[in-house]
Amino acid sequence: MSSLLLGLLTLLLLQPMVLFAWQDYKDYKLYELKIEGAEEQNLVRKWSKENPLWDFHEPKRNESLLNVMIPPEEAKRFLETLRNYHLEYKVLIEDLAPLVHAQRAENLRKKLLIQWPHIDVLSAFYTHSEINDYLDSLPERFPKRVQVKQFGWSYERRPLKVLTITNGDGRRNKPVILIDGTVHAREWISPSMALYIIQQLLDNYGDNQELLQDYDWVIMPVVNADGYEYTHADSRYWRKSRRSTSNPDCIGTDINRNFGYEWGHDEGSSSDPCEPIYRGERPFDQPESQVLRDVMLHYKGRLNFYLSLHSYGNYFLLPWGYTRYYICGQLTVSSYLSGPAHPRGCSVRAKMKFSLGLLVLFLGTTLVAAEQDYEGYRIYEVIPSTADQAHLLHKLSLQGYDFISETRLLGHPSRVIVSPGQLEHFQQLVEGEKMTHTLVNSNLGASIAEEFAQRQMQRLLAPITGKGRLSTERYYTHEEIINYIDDLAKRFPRRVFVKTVGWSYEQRVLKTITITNGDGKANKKVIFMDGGFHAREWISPAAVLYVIDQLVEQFEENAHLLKDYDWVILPLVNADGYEHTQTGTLARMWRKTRQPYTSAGQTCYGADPNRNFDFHWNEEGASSNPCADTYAGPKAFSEPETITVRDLMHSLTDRGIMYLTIHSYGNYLLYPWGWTSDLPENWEDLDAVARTGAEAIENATGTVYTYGSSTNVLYIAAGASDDYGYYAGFNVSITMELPGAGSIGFNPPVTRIDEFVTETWIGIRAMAEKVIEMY
Ligand code: 0X9
Ligand code: ZN
Repeated sequence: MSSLLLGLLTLLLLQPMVLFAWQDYKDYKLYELKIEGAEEQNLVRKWSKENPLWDFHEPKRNESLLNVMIPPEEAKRFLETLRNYHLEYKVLIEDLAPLVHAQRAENLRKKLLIQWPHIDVLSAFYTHSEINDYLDSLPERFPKRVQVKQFGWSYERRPLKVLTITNGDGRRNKPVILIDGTVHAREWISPSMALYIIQQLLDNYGDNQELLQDYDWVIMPVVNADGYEYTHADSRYWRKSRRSTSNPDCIGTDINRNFGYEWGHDEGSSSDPCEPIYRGERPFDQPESQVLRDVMLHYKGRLNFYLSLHSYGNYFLLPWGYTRYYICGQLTVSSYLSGPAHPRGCSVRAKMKFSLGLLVLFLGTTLVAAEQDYEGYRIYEVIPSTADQAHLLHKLSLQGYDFISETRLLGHPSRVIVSPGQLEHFQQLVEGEKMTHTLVNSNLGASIAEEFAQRQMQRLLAPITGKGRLSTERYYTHEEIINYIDDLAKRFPRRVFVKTVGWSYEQRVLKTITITNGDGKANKKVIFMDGGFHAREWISPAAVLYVIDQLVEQFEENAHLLKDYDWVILPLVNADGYEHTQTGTLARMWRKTRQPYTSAGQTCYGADPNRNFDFHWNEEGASSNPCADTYAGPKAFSEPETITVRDLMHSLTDRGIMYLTIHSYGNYLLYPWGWTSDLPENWEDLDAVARTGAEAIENATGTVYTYGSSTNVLYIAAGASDDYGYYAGFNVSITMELPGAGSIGFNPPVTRIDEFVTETWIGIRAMAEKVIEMY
């Protein structure tokens, strides 16, 4: 018997039986509502909460037309409600039943015409078991290029399978593009799209080779297998999983609200098992979301791009979905979130047949300790004009106000973070003292969130290759920095040497890069430079990386800086703190290291590495409170990171001429002492070097740097690395505080990194030339 005949027979035999079990959607209607303004949006949200049987298509931010499916027994109440609120509506479909039937029949008919194992994703929708069979048939056809792996089971014990596609060149550990489909059961176009991608990569390999050259593709066409099968066999419009809930009347959880990141917010998800957006009892309490999580974790470290296929709406969505902050003109995150539309609200519409939900993953870094979200925190700029006013600022800094830039100079601005709780107190004081103050940031939380969204999008759109020169268009992670200098040493084996010099508290490797002119002469004089002492000062390692780039790649131009000198550079001292600031918005303002310190039952993290050096340790300007930002540590050199810098300094003292440490912000070139207002013996030499740097920069770009001894132009702060370097024998020791920018000072936008680091290099080169001339 031909398979077609067999198929038709099966169809005939099955049809009545199956029809009997199906939900036929008889007299179900599809309405289109016109909703305008936040008030009406909220109304709809309320109805949807109160009436789980009214199946609203989630209201989207910028759309006024909204579809809703209503069962016949609810019709009367629904229409009455609309009339009561004078909402405009239209009936789009009078009776869904014939459509649902027609789709089923047509789908079965189409499939029967197609010869297994061939499938035609363009003309039929396949069930979960058919998709699994198809996946299982692939290794035989593409033995070198595909692998099928089962990662787990659905609640109803369906095997959840994942396909890996490579180009078969045997190269391991390529970065991965992860695609999933059918998180929501009724979105049938989603698994079809996943299948279509699979076919493009396999059957149409010739046209798509380059997509597999440096990437492996991992595709999971059906996540919500139970729900999806249910839409084929029973209720076409089912969305959730099929596991029972605490409410015997309501089944299923929205798998897309069940993930353990920012789980549990009431905005956009629900704790009511009867709602279509029910988030589950606990994060990951659904086997299907567990499996997807495990797939992600399995490829952790290799995941460069994650694409989740949904429908419908023609949207291209990027994180975040739990917070409202996003960047206008570039991405739309919270199309489902309630609340007032963003004043700069906008959405991205792409010409696509269905929506793509996009999400960047930062696996392994999502465990952010409960810290500040800075929601409602403000930044004020204050300018003291009398000694009393300066004294008041100093007092505030002792009372726990976070001064992100502080100066002792009258007439010079300082910036301070003011929490909602401090606001009244702060205003009373500055107004009482009649001190000039301006609000420069009215919501630090929003600024930080926006910056993160921007950063994630950049990483998504332009992944890092890990080879060759680094662009100045982004901030890099610790790992990327280490990879970069390792790669440089390989590329320039005669001139560049990389050495492991220590480990951070959290066991991150600390490496120096030594740059020479390759003439093999030992024991040249040394310029020792470091960056990234303070975690949040991201522009510092960026500037140091640029110096490295100039000395190595632009060697000819800078040969004079390497003739009698080697440069030893530690690009990132406080690796743990720096990584911490990259974990998420909550930690962006972190300054210290990450070693935990417990006192009186309270644990606070880290010491200020720039108060931890054993030279007048813990004297003025340092704190003994482990929770303070300027905590000196329980003893001098309590931090492995400062020990590393200390040992480097001592290993270089015979040769070390200049120590240069890069911080931000405030435009300062500072020299010792920072523990006393006295000046060191050769202060005039130090002053000459600092002045040279400041003048070079001002001549080149007009940016003004203030120079002088730390205590005299900035503030007193003992136990810092510059004082220690000078005391340990470096003839010149300088702290360079780069300019501030961005909404919080520590966040020059990525578009301005280039401007900052090239300007900084002008100053550093001039100072190096001066030092070389002097010593
Ligand atoms: O306070 C610091 O550690 C440095 N400023 S920052 O805003 N980047 O934190 C300045 C240190 C200056 N040197 C000494 N005080 N010794
Ligand atoms: Zn600093």
